[in-house]
Amino acid sequence: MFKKVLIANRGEIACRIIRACRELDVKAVAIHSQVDRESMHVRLADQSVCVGEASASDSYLNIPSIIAAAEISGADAIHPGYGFLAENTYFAEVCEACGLKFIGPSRESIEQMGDKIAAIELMKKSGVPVVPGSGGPISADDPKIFAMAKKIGYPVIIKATAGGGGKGMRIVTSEQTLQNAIIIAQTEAKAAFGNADVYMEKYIEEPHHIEFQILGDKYGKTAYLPERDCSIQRRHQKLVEESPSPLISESLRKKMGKAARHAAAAVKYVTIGTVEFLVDKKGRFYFMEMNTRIQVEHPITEMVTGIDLVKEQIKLAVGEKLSVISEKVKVSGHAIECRINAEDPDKDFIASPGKIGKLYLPGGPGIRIDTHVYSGYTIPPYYDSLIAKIISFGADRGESIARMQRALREVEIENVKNTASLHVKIMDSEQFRKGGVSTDFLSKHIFGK
Ligand code: MV4
Repeated sequence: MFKKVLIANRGEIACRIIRACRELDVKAVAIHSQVDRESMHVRLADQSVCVGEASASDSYLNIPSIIAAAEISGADAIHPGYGFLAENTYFAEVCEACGLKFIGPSRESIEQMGDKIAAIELMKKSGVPVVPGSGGPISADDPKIFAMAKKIGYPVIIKATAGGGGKGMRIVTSEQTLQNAIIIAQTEAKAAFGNADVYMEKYIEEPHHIEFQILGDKYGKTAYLPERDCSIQRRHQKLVEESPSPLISESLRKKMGKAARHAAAAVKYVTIGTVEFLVDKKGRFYFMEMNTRIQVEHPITEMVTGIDLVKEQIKLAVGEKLSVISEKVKVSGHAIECRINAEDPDKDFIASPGKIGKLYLPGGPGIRIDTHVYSGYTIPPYYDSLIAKIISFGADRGESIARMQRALREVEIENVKNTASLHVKIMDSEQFRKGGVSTDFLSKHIFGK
C-alpha cells in the first residue's frame, strides 16, 4: 500500500479521498490555493502545502508546484480527483516520470479516450455498439457529406472530435443547413479545444444518459457495477443521478454491463472508470464516451453495492488484484444524488459565492452528505459551484425519493443562493416520480420550454 498520497484537488472530492486514505491507513497531503487555507480538505488532511494563488491555473492546475509539493512532503502517489488535472495526459506522464504513482489509468488509456473518433473506432472494433456515423472527420466543402447524411438519416448531429460538454455540437434536420452547421461546429470546436475537427452521427432523439462504473486491474481482469441514470441535466451539467435506472431491465443491464467491460478491456483499463451510453426509446444503446476518473456521482453506486469505490481505486493503483466479480454484485435498494450548487435558480443559475451564515444539512435514515462546507465558510468565486451532494438510499425507489424529499426540506444554507429548491420541484414532479425521464425532462417539465 502507498504510505502517503497527495490529493491534487479541493472541495468535497478532496475530503472524500482523504477519508478513503484514513480508512486504508495511508497519510494524506492536501494542496491548496491561497484562498483555500480555511477549506475543509486542508483541515482533514495530515499535512498541507500551499501551491499558488487563487486562480486554478496558478494552483490546482500548476503542475510544477504540485509535483514539488509531492516531493517535499514525501508522497508516493497523487490522486487527481475529478476536473482539474484528472484527465490530463501530460500530468499523468510527469507523475510517472517523477516516480509518483498517478491514481488513475495509464496515460495511453486517457489519451485513447480523449480523441472521440479514435475512441468510437476502437469500441466498434471491440464489439461495443456505436451510433451510426461518419467514422472520421468531415468537411463542409466535401460534396460526399450530403449522401452520407442521407444514408445515416436526418436528424444528424455534428460533434467535435476533441469534444465533451456539448461544445461544438450541432443538430441538423435537413440538408439545407448541413454545411453551415459543420462550419459553426468547427469554429466552436476550434475556440473551445484548439482543434477544429468534427464528425457526423445519427441524432438519437430524447436519449437517456446511462453510465456504467467499470473496474480493472493490471492483470487484465475487469468488472462492471450496476448503472447510473444521469438523464437529468441542464446545459450538460448533471443535476440528479440515480441507481439503478428505472428504465433498465435485468437483461439489458447484463448486456450493457458486458459491453462496458469490453470497452474497459479494449484500453487495458486499470483502476476505475465510467462508460457512458445513450439509450433510445426502444432500449437500444450506443457507446458515447469513457471517463477515466472518479466521478461526482460515484456515491450512488457505493450505496447500492456496498463497495467503496475510492478505496478500490487506490488499491487497484497500488497493483492489487481486482476482487469484484460483476455477476456476484447484487443491486440492493435504490439511491439518488442531488447536487447542491451555489447558484441562483431565479437568476438563470448565476454563480452565487460568498459567506455561509447558519448551515443545517440533513441526516437521519438513508441520507449521506458529501460536502466540504461548514457554517461560516466562504465559498470562493474561483472554482466550480458544487457545495454539497445529498445522497438518499432506500429499500426501493419510492423510499429513496421520499427520503430525498424529506432531506431537501431540512436544508438551510443561510446567505448563499443554492439549487435545493429546484431539487424539491424535481422530486415532487409527476414525471420524475413515474421514472425513466429522458435528457429533455428539465427543459420540458421544470422550466416549461
Ligand atoms: C448525442 C445526442 C444524441 N444523438 N449524440 C451531449 C454531450 C455529449 N457528451 C454527447 N451529447 C449528446 N450526444 C447523438 N448521436 C444527445 C446528446 C445530448 C445529451 C446526452 C446526454 C445527456 C444530456 C444530453 C443533452 C443534450 C444532448
